[in-house]
Amino acid sequence: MIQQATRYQPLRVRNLRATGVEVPMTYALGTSRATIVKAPLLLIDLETEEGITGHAYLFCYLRDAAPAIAKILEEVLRVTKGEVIAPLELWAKLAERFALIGVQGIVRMAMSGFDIAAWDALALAAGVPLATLIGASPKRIPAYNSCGLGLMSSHQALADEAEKLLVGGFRAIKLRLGYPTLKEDIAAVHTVRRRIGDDVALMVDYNQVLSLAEALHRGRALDNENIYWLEEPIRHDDYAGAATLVRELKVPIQIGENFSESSAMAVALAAGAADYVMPDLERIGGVTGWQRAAALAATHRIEMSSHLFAEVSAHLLAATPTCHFLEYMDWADSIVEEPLKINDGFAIVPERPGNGLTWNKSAVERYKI
Ligand code: SMN
Ligand code: MG
Repeated sequence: MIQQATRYQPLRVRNLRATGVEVPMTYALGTSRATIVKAPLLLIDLETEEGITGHAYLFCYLRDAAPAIAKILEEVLRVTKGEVIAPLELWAKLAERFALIGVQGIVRMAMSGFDIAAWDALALAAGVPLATLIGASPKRIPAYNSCGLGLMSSHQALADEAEKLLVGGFRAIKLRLGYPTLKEDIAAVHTVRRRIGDDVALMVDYNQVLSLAEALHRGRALDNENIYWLEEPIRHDDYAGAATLVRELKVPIQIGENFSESSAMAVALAAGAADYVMPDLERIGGVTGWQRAAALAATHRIEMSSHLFAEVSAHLLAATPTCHFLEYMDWADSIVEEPLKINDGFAIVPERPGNGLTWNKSAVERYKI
């Protein structure tokens, strides 16, 4: 018997709701730039005329950025209201609308949030996981525990936290560096390494704080420390400097959380500025931008990891040919109904339809900004 496919029913944008929350973090994140103790998130609900609601969240970095992004989303709604949900076309339409202010910063974040929710609505309507909608099966994705391990004055606390992060079977964790001296950086690495043993992968992240000369100096010392990757040692957009580090250092250079759409990633790869890449969902351009970045990484045969947004990134990494590591952060756990599951250090892409995000309403009320 020939099965008749159900007729395609387009979805149309009806409304966008944005809710700012500030959620507690299990571990504070002390970077070389700032210490974050609560995560300001903006929850996005994209309502369709057909009754399906797509979900997404953004990480706002600053509490005050949440209402600012919500304001931009009001303009996103004005531009897209009543339109058929075809994310590539809506991205182009919005990019045109925002051409003068620039598809940058919080404008790009708002567009990405809308795009993520739009793809969720499509996957929900199709009754398949997001991973499946974009061509992959839900599977296990290697993950590293990126919670905590910030700059700390107590080495006892650093070692204790490193050990706690291995719960869940994680075999990889990330340490923030950028202490005033190389000696202190190396001491922190030794403290963590002594506690976790030789078999756990240890990534380090400088959050762009070093000059090129200092990055070469510290990088040469880190070459001897069994470091899995050296992340953002210098200014994120200094691709010539990063290419020098790629050539001069043994430790692999990881960049990408600040790529502004896949076009920035293309420039970085052409410059030889990275051994590995890790685009960020809200800066690369949502699901639409991610797929372009994944194609680029596949063409260059370069390993690609995610940055934050573990829940949706798990689906996307399942469909990323050069899938490397998922950055696991538990920040959204307190406001979602079903937190991302980690098993033996792997993130489990959920098999339920959509990207898997639904809000725990009472928690959202509690943490509302
Ligand atoms: C980071 C993430 C989120 C906020 C600040 C810093 C960090 C990372 O660079 O890669 O996890
Ligand atoms: Mg980083």
